[in-house]
Amino acid sequence: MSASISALQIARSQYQPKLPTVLAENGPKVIVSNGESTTSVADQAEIEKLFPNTYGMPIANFDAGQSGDMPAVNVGVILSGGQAPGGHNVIAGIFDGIKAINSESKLYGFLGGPSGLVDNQYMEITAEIMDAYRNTGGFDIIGSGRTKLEETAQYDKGAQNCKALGITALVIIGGDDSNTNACVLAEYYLANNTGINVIGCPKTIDGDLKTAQIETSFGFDTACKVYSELIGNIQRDANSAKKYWHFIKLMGRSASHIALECGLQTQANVTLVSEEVEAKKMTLQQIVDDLANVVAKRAANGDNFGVVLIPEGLVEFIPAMGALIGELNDLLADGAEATRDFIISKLSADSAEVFKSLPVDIAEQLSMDRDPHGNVQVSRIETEKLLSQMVATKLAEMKQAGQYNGSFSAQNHFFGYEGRCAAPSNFDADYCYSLGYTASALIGAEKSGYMSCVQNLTQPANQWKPCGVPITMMMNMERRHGHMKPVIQKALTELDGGPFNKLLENREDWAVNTKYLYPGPIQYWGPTEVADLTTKTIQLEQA
Ligand code: FBP
Repeated sequence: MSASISALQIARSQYQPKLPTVLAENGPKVIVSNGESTTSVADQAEIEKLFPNTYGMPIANFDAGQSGDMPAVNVGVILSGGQAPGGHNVIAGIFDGIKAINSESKLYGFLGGPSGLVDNQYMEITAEIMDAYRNTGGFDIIGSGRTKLEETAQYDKGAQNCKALGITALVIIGGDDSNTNACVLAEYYLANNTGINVIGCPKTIDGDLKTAQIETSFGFDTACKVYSELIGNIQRDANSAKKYWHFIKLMGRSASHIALECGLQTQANVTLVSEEVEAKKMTLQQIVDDLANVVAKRAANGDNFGVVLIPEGLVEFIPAMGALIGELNDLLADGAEATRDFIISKLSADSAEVFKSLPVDIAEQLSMDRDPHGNVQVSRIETEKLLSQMVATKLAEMKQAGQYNGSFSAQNHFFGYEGRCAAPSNFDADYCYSLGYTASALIGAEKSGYMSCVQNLTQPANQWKPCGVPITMMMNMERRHGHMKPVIQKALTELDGGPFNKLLENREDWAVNTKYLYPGPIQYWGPTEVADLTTKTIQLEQA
């Protein structure tokens, strides 16, 4: 065993991920049958027109029994977008699945994300390579990237490169934008009779790739457990020293799923939920006033400490800021160099006022380059700093008015990259392996334009239900880079859903009283109620 491998990695490499019974008993040659036919989630006429070959396909169900012998199949795999714990196990599931279909099958990994497909950067994933990555975090086996596939020249080059390697199926492991890529590619390859099928796989720590069929995206479970451990540690520190307010921004891009899950796992004093801010049309100042009131109430009890959880995308959901960001997105769509004065001259009067009222560093962060999919890079906006500074200003005013008599000292944190490559929890290790194995069964059945899907996830893994879901089912039209484009609809936090209701029931209590929970580190071995725990989100959604 190499000295450069940690003891945890050595022990963890022995873990055999669990599979749903129908796959464990029948293998990847399981019978695949047609379920209900489908429609897109919105904008049906436009989506059907844009995806004539892949629109309306039936759900692919898996039934007990096996198809006969199958020929060897060469498969390409791409990791796309941000890292998420468990990606290596998806690849392991595909690898084991296609080898079980036919031992001569080969798996090629395209390097550095979708650009590897276009630029013909690849490696063959052998058994030896695969074994070194089982149950590990990270995407380093083949790397990842955010290149958007949107030009026919890119699709054609990709097809040429696949043909040269004898690849007849591609698996794209990604979030909403990457699976939008998968959907577009599947349609194009079918329309042009390339003989290359495309399967998607639901990845993202953000938890926003979720539908009635896709219960959660992989990585959300592990990332939330890592952040909750860190938040719990900070809470214990805050409760020991009793002198700091900690403002913690959590990754998750637009949706607040991560912040909400961590809030439920740790019972922090305040958990902001962007979707509520938008629904209540709150201003930045209202959010700050509410926070200052919580600080003042706790100070009145002698508690000059606390923890605030802030979803990464908050600013986009404050209506005036959202309007400003929308205008900036269009203005900066083509990567245009733009000075502060130029930006102000092009904004509407209202947005220009908002822009001018922001601290200069925050205004600059809002004006930074968009990602290749046209998204503002919310991870680079220091919302935690903005809020803690504004709360300090508000408290100073309240002190003058005799409404507050405490001491306020803030620490700012941003948790994101800390959790994206953690060693997958048992849940993610099993879920990812099952997703990969399911993808191999869909490949065996020659499906294209489908997302690998595993359901019934609050039950033990042997009761999970694998299937294939047409990706067009998740599509709608949205404005990107200044134009309407077909994209997978993001699943935001539902304000009438179980997880948010749980927060509502408890938030007054958790704000003023100290009811912290300390979840501690992920447990890979031990009692199942600790080691195989699923997220509160999925438990409450399915309760
Ligand atoms: P995906 O949607 O690609 O899974 O990425 C998730 C994410 O971690 C977001 O939470 C975050 O805003 C973004 O990636 C950060 O991107 P980058 O890694 O490019 O800094």
